[in-house]
Amino acid sequence: MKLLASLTSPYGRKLRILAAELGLDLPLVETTPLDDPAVLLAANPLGKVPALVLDDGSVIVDSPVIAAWLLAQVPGQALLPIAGPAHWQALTTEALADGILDAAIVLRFNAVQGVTSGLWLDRQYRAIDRALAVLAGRIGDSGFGDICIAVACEYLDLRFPQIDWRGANPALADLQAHLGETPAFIATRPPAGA
Ligand SMILES: N[C@@H](CCC(=O)N[C@@H](CS)C(=O)NCC(=O)O)C(=O)O
Repeated sequence: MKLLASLTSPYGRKLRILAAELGLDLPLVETTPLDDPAVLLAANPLGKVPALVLDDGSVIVDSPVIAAWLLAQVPGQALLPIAGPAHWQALTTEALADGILDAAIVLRFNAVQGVTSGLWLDRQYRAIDRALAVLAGRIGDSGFGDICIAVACEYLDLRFPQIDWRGANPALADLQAHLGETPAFIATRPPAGA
């Protein structure tokens, strides 16, 4: 299998960290979605990364679906409760962290076009702030959830260093300080200047 993703994609990074923690080999094919490479469009008509191409040529898209597939490859994994309320709450943590990324990407693509203010953008900032506060209360609920949270926080550092999520949520700062030093986080951190 191989993962189509860019080095900066936080959704891709979530999966690369998850795979490492699960002990799975997940080769990365560096793919820049905005270039619309043929390999990506063939894999995902939405033109988005990440996309997982399996050995039989079939494709799985959307990072929560890919994460579920990776987790299913390792029976007995301890990163996500397999059933019950804790399972659904861990997936909700993933959805909230992904929602922060979705909001940040709206802000990022608008900023690239020179649009840095407006009703819709203000709404994204407020969503990010609210979701961060909720996620601070979910730390420790699951290993996978913690990965998702820390990846989202580090993406804010990469693209929006002016957002003081550490000051507003010291528990998130502690989580990032801890997970950020683990080999999988270090190995997948976007290169400087990316
Ligand atoms: N819900 C998707 C979001 C993926 C996504 O938005 N990826 C961005 C890059 S980080 C992308 O490929 N954007 C290109 C585009 O929207 O055309 C997931 O979780 O995989």
